[in-house]
Amino acid sequence: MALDESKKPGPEQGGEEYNASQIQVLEGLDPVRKRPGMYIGSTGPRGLHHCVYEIVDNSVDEALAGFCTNIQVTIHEDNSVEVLDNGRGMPVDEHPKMHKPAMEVIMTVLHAGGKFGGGGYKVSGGLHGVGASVVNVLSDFMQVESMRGGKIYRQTYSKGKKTSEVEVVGDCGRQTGCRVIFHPDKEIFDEIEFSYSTLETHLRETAFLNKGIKISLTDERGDKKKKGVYHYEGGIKEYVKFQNANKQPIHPDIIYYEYKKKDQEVEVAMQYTDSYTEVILSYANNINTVEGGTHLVGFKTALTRAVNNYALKAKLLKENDEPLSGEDIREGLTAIISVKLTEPQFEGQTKTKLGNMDMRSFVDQVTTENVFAFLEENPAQARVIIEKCIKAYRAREAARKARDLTRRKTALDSTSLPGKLADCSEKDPALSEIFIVEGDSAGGSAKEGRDRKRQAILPLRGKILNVEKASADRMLRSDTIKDMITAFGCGIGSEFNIEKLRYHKIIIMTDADVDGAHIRTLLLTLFFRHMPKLIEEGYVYAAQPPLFRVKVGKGEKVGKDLWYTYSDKEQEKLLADLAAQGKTKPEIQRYKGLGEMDAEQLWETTMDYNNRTLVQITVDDMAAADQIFTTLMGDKVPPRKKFIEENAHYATLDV
Ligand code: 28G
Repeated sequence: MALDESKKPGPEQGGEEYNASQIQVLEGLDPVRKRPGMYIGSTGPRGLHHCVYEIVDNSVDEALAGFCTNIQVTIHEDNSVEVLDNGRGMPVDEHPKMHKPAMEVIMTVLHAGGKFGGGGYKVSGGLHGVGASVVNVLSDFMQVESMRGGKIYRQTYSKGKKTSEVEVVGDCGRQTGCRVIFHPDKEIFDEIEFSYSTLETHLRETAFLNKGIKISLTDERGDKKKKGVYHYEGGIKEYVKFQNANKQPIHPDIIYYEYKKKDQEVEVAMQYTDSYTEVILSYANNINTVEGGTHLVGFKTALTRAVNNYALKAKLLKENDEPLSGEDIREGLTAIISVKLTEPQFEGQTKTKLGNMDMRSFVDQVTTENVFAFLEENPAQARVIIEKCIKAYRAREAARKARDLTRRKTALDSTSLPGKLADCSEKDPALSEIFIVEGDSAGGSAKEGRDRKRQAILPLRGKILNVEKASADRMLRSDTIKDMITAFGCGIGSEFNIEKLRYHKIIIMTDADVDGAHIRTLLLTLFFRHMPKLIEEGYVYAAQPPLFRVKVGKGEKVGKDLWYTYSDKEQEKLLADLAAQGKTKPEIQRYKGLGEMDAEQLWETTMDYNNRTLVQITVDDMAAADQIFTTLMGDKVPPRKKFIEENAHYATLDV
């Protein structure tokens, strides 16, 4: 799913204290087991799946070098993962310096990939680029086979140490390729269960970005048996089609161009839809550059220039009209920009911002030429596109006027915070939190039960506008949304300023039912579309109210004779435990909504810093998130129905 809620703030983010005794000379692969997060990002689900991507990337590199066309990924019954490619196979000859077979060096020496000098691959992917050896160290079992020169060579490992020599185990005729099987180590990972849909999303994306490569995914586990094949001759052109599957395109052709020179490649595909949102996914060497970078800047500048120039030339804009802004030109646009280069520099907080300066002018030049040419060659489609941009411009003007009005109102009004907000007394945003609470009755309990110093409450009354289907000015006329924007203090859209945010925890507190999930989704849609930084910077959370209260006897002390449980599974386990202890029949209350809890219970179970569980909302995958919001909130009913049917079990948590 798109929103990875597994990231809970832990000591890692808080920064552990270092002292001299902890400083040591790090060598070999030991440090990888000591600090796995440094190499694969985390030991949660993200890091676990990252291991698969790391191995698959080696096959993709072989494909980009022109020697591999087929990659098969299999999740086995025991949660081990197998990757098979039909490349040239891993070399097994003796490494000149290490005096060990190349295969053993690749699998057991950190960053071995880069140490071969000279003959390295032209472009190389991989988010951390740490290679197979890191995955090897984090696996309690690993096996590598190389098919080369008619023989099958094999070596096995455990926790990064070889458990056999490189041996010939059979013949393979003219077949060549590489097979890797690994089983993640339970001592390292929080959980070792792979998610089919997480792997599917990533492998599909990889297939879109590397046209012609065929990638398959097979799940052999128990009742989950599944298979998917991802193979797109049209590459990112088909990616745009896929992204727009549930949207309404306003012109038939996908604008597509690519350009290759020696060490730089750019490939772009785009199409306008009638939606209000802009979806631009940018990649450098197959890595999703979430923070953008030079390639994205080059694209945006050129698109604005090309559209304005054409609009003038075609007399769709007049000489003394104001030029269309970039934002107007990108409304409703779905675009994929993929660049490949030899020495990518990744910057930014999450190392997903491309820094190579020459990419800017390269993408700019290629885009200006090609977009202008498309518009000239397709005047009918050009007209539809430019009319859409002009409409966006007018709507934005109207929204600006509406905003000016509200701003003037708040400037005159001394008590400018919304009336429904019960604010906290703390002024430091880092120490303050705001609960967005569904319903007035729960809002009342929350106001009564809260910590007045640090917790603010904003009850939501009435419906939340579905921003997916509303224009910006209509959105700004919604009272609920206005209240929220005013309470947060950080503005919206192009005037958004994260520095002014008044609370560093925005906690959505809704019922644990379908309606609650729906309200949460509406709120997340609003944040995702209009204040994405709130989510990106990790300020948005979902509260986890309990589903059951279980009492034995008086039920006075939590953990002794009173329990709250948060899932059916947890409840079952508790009841089984109590039965095993031979306790008297417990009294069970099922909470249908937050409103059923009194102030004290709400505090104790959901708001108290010491007892509560908050789930941080993070966007793992912008492309998937956009699709989910479009599907859930957009106009087309059948895909929404299908999505909800297929994901009914996720409905309470995953979005
Ligand atoms: C199945 C799962 C993962 C791989 C190859 C093929 C070669 C290779 C791999 O060479 C040395 C370092 C970087 C080029 C290269 C074979 C040249 C000639 C290869 C894989 C040399 C390693 N013949 N296929 N490594 N490289 N597949 N799949 O790991 O510069 S790894």
